Amino acid sequence: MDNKQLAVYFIAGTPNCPKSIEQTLEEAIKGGITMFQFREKGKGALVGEAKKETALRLQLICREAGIPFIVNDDIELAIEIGADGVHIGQEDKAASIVRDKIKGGIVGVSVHTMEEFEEAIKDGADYVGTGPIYATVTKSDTRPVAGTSLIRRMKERYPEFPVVGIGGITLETAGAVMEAGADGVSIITAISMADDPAEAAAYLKKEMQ
Ligand code: 3NM
Repeated sequence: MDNKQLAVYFIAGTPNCPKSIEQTLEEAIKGGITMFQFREKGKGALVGEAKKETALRLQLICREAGIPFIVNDDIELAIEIGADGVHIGQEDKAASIVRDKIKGGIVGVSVHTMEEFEEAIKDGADYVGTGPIYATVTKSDTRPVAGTSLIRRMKERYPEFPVVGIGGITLETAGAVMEAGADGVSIITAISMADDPAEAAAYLKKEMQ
């Protein structure tokens, strides 16, 4: 994959969006996000057909905008609807198994140590996300706050491998994540809960350039 696709990587599910998730995504796209992940988790999250129908609508919005549509965790859904890729955590199936299933699609893996990072590379991941860089209220079962030092070490050892930071990143802190060497920022709240998601995304896009 092109590292630039990770620059402003917006993640959301319906519980993260005060407006409709479709409208939020369209506004974020207007602002210039470069990739989208559908992460339907938490209280009130859609399941079954409702989840699939929402995924299909969001996939269409991404396709028309020419940005990759990634599904979080749900490998079966990703394959069924022909998503551009999946993102998995350390708790999910081994990345090598997902790599085989998803064929030419994008496989992203969450990593928290240099060992997990090297394992993900070996398993055929296309990019990794690492965090939480800062404190976040969006995900409760995170590892301890890591800051940007791991990103720095990862990029020193594997300068070309695509790495994105995640967790509590705001418009104010995105620049520091990039300065540590990240190829982009993965963001939920700072875009989904913004009064103006387009403006927030546009600001981040400028920061990343
Ligand atoms: N994964 P926000 S932190 C989905 O540390 C997710 O692996 C994390 O949301 C990790 O931008 C996180 O609102 C939540 O902080 C990111």
